[in-house]
Amino acid sequence: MVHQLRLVSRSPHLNVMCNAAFKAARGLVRDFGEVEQLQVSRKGPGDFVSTADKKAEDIIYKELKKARPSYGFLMEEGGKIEGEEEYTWIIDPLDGTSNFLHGIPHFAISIGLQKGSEMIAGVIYDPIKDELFYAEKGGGAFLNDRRLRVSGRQHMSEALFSTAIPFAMHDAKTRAEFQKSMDVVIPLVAGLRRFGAASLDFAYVAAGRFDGYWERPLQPWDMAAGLVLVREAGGYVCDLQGGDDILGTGSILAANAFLYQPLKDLVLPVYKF
Ligand code: 2AM
Ligand code: CA
Repeated sequence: MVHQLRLVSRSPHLNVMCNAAFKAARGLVRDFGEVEQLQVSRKGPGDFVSTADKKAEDIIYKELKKARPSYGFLMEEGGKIEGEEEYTWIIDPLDGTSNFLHGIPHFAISIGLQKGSEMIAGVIYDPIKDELFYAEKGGGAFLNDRRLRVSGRQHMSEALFSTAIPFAMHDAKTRAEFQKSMDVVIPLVAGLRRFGAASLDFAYVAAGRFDGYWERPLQPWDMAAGLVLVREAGGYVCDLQGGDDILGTGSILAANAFLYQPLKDLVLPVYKF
């Protein structure tokens, strides 16, 4: 974990967030090793994974609480805890739970910092690939010690996009919207991916790996950190109504400057709120 040393010159907020993510990551990596063994057991790794998830959240909560006792929290497992200040940590301790459960090494810890209603900092750590994505409003976006920029692709025909496939908890309307979005996008683009960890989809747009991304429905902790990353890497974002209530609507469309409008034109008409 070399990044810890390099991060010394980052802002106090980013340092606190990165340290919390690194600390929780150690347990997650150990538990991921166990999960790979448990695949063959009859009961499967289900309960083990939810314990791993809660342990990671507990570590992050304690670290952040110690560093900033007056800030509030919004956590996937623990829910909302009001703070005494206008700052709120928004935390997903294990994004990509399905991947983790199946022994697929594509998951992340996501920590965002909100001031009032605005996201001001984000850290997304993929502990298996040892990729630390972080950004702070006005300070740029980084992967480890490298500055990030969204891709420069200009044509839909060359573009690789990410989205999600609905799963059992989703209703017929969500499934229909998904199918319709496939119909309109697939004929025009180079490819589509569904990797299953929303925070990393944002990070990959910021890193220029994906040219764009859209998804609905999502929770605030899936998106909070990623929003700062995409914006600071020069990307554009809106909700799937075309507005800026991304956290409120639980929907996102993100892309580079060239493909933002073409992707909006294709995808937005599909989604009915
Ligand atoms: P989670 O792992 O934190 O629950 C992407 O579609 C998002 O949906 C993921 O970031 C993931 O967040 C969530 N999700 C929940 N259940 C899922 C499933 N069965 N398959 C894929 N994603 C799932
Ligand atoms: Ca998540």
